[in-house]
Amino acid sequence: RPGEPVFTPKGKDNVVFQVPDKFLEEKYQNIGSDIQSRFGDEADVTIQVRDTALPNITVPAQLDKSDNFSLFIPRHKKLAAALIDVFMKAKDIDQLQSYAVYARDRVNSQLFNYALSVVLLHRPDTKDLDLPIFIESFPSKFIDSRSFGMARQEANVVKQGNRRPITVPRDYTASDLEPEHRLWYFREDLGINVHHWHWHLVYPAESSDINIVRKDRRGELFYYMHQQIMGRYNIERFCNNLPKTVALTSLREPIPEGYFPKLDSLVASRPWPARPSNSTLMPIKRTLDQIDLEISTMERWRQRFLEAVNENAYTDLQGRKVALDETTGIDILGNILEASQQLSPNPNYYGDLHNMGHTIISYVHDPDHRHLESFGVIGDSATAMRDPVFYRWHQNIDDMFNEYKIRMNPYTAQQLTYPSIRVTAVGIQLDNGRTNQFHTFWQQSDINMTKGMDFMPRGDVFARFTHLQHIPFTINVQANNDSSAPKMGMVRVFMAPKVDDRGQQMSFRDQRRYMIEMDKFVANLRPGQNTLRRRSAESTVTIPFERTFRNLDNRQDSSFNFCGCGWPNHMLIPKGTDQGYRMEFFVMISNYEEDRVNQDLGGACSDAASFCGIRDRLYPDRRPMGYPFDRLGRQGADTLASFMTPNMKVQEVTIIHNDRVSGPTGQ
Ligand code: CUO
Repeated sequence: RPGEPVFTPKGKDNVVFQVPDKFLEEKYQNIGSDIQSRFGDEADVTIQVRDTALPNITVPAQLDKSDNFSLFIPRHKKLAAALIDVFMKAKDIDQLQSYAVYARDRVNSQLFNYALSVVLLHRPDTKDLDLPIFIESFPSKFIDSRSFGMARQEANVVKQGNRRPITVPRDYTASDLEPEHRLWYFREDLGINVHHWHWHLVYPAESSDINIVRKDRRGELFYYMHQQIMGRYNIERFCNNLPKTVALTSLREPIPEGYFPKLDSLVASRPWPARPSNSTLMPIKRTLDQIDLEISTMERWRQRFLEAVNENAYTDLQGRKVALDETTGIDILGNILEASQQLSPNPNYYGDLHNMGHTIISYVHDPDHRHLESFGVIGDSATAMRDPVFYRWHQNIDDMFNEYKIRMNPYTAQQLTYPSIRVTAVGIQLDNGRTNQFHTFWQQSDINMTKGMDFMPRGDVFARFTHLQHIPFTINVQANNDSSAPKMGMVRVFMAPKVDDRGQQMSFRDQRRYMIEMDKFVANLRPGQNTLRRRSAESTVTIPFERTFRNLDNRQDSSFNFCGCGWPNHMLIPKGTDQGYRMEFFVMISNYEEDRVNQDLGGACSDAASFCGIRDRLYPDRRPMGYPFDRLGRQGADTLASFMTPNMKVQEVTIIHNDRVSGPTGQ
């Protein structure tokens, strides 16, 4: 019920569903009362499941229980869509519960979890419920297999109350011989991976209910959110003395970056497959997944996308050219390239390039299934961002979108200006007293893994992660309103590296691709001088630290559904360097009357609206995502300085990293 936890009150882990015998798996039906009394004795909570006509779940049950599940594989998407359909059609919450209990033991557990999560997010009568917490359901997707084994042992040997957290080692996937390993803290960050899984849950590419797929500007947000990931990742690379990501454009060259995830796949009790260095992509022929894909097919899809970009028009189902316009063009291209087969205007012609890229890379170790191996981590949205090749593939995707963006007319000075509004100063105030610096360090935080570990005896077991963190700060903006009337402004905050790898001021052309969004908020500007203050914890790209860590164990936070989507606040600031990494901190105030979207946001979670949108609402900004850096600079502006109009201001800042490790939250 809304306002109540979906599963159990804290500390009450044992839930027993009392079900009619016909709900049990066939092999258990004649010992139904046995089972129920045995588990019933241990129950903290007993839930009577309503007897109901059984739904037909033969289609979703086609995925073997021991198989891994991937949203990037078309067959899996279809099987999940079938289960979503069953759940969406339940008449009320009680019937949904009956259907879910019935399906739980009969379908693949990952498919089940995905379908139920999508349904809980989208049914009007379940929207206010918490989602099952994903890390707790599938901790093995986030925690290395050795720590996982240690947690199991701790739970078996040590009494509840005396158990110590299992410290997940900070760099277990490779040694310093592998330069890419310097980025472990970004790629293997728990909050980043959960965000990515959550984003794809909120924006499914396919569903039998088209309303679940068709969301305001979802194709554009696919482009923008992943573009921002690439901007952030590239900056982390620069901080670690690595060059920018090389796009995986040619699918026929060996991939130097290998990745050995050291995670166990929970369902099959098998390790996730690894990819050795210098693997070369092969056509995939996997009858089981119903995939038969040539590399030349992917190349053709790419050519057709670029053709649409070049002609500023796509080819529709009848073969006609349809012009892309300034407002919706990027959204259509996003749906074509991702691809959403239901929203792409011509799915056969443009294919499924981005998704099949994930798939073909994920099967590089066993393209024809001769070794009966499942896909690698890039095939699962919960684990994909761990692998260096994820970024090479998404750099390629982003470069393709960029080909469209650089062909658009640059903004004119007049379009960028907000008459009578001037930004006169911008400053960063750190909570430790420093100004115009950011400070980063390491922090340890604990996560309760109990729910996902199906072992006895029960009770809490914690995993302790080390992750990047920064000192909280306040952004101070001085703005003048030279008119005599109050004005509303949209304050747009970005940050980008100042110099290129030769130490020269970065060109605007390069820098705009690394402009990472830090925040965006509305401000009231009185005539005369105004001081605006904004806390780092309020950022509209992030969700609070508590939602990534502490409250995962605490069901008081009822906002963990749409609100679970969002960049983790502890990764808001790039790592920086010991000596200080130089960045340009940019603030623009645009005319809110032109930017505003009229809608009621009451009750809606909008914590991370820049990356995730707002549920059941329009994207809360009328400008193109990434504005004003989504296009090339205005005519003649080849540096940020020459791009500036009076309603913008840049402040040079540095990011200083301190290698200290601070203790677990609250300890
Ligand atoms: Cu999020 Cu490729 O889209 O992973």
